[in-house]
Amino acid sequence: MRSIYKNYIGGRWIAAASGETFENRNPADQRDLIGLFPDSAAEDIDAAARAARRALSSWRLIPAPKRGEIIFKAGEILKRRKEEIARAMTREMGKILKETRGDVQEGIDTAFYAGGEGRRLFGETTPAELPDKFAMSVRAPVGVCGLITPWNFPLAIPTWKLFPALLCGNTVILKPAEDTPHTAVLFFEVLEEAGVPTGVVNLVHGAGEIAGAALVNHPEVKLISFTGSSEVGREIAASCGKNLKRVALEMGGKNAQIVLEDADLDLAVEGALWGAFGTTGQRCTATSRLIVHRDVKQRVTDALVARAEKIVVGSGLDESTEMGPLIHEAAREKVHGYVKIGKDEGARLLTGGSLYEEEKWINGWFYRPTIFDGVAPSMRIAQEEIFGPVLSIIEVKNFEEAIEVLNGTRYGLSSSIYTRDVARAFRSMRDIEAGITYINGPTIGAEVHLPFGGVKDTGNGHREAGTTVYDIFTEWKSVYVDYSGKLQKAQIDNAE
Ligand code: UN1
Repeated sequence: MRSIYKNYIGGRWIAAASGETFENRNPADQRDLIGLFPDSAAEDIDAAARAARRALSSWRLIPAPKRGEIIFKAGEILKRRKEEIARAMTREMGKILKETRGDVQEGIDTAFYAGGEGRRLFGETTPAELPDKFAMSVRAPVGVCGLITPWNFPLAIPTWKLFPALLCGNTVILKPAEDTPHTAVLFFEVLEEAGVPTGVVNLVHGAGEIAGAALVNHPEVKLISFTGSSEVGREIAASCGKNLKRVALEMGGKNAQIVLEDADLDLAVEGALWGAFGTTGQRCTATSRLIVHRDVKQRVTDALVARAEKIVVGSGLDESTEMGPLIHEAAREKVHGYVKIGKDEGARLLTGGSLYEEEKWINGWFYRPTIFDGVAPSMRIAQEEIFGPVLSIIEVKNFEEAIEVLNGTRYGLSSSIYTRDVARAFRSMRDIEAGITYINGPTIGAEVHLPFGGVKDTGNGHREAGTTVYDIFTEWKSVYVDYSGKLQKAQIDNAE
């Protein structure tokens, strides 16, 4: 029997108005059809926007601690359903169970953090410059928010956006990636069970070019929060710019790990393997460049290659698997294309660089863990986001060159340095151009109570997670209370 899934609009599970659907298949085994999902268009987005607009008037008046309690409850339900959601997620997007459990955990952490924020959501009180006058700033919701999320963290990233948006009193429409609609459905079941009122959260499936674009352009939608490629982010920003719509973007990365000559090399190799091949390299925080001091380069390279060749590749549902498939055929073609580009540019392919031909892997989008050596910083494989299990090793002669190479791309999301020298560690914290820097840790593994995001082409100045996400989802209002009983003129009555 084929499973047919729905949109969630105004508290009801409904098909796309057109009745159209799209298929969702397991990337580790294309024969496995997960289900059919609504291929939505502008009219579905419009219905969701109207439902979200209607719900806004009452939701924004519910006290923030109360909204927080509902979010906290969603966190508890996620905890109860963690294993089931993790399994569905692995089947849907391929990463191994250990990682999909981590993905759900990131959603649980975000729920509990946001729940607590319901009793904070601080503004400021400050002295007024005139007598018998009181001044403060308070936060107000922005309105209906459109959330567009990627497939690589199909639960965590929607929660990063949706829970803070709700906590701040907004109502939302989520348009999840076409590759991970099932996880989004499970998430909305959780929200429904937690008691989120009708119309406060709406889910519309479909293609970015159609449903996503309709969401971005809908006049009732006051804010767009997007995580995905820099190319799409740029287009979204342009559309939002035309309408003066608030837009928060989290986009690409070309993250590097530096290994200095004084580093704990075993630790550095462990970190690089996890950073480069975790999630099959499909994290925006993935390590795709390893910048190594020439004195230790050979040892680091040999250890990495030996370890990479032992990585167990297969279905993420098998507990012994260490790396799953790529998300779809186009992603694998892109990765394979970059391997060819790397070879043509003159980089040395040390391991991987090919598909599997054997029966075990033939039905999925698997690719071998791949390492290039002799990579020059200007090569395309050292500059462009590949989003796959490909690591480029760049040799440098000293710390200064390492920082220069690390900073020499258009992106600036995550970064890492392995060294035992505290002075160089602190210099790198200061000089690396990135939103996230790890000292003696890999480029992946951000925690939800710190700001997440990047500089340069990675973002547009916003940060998700931490306390900073609450600045995305609120408008500031400054309030002055004059209890002097007379007209007091600021900058005039009290001036010399
Ligand atoms: C992403 O790749 O888009 O820091 C998010 C990390 C995860 C989040 C990654 N906590 O790798």
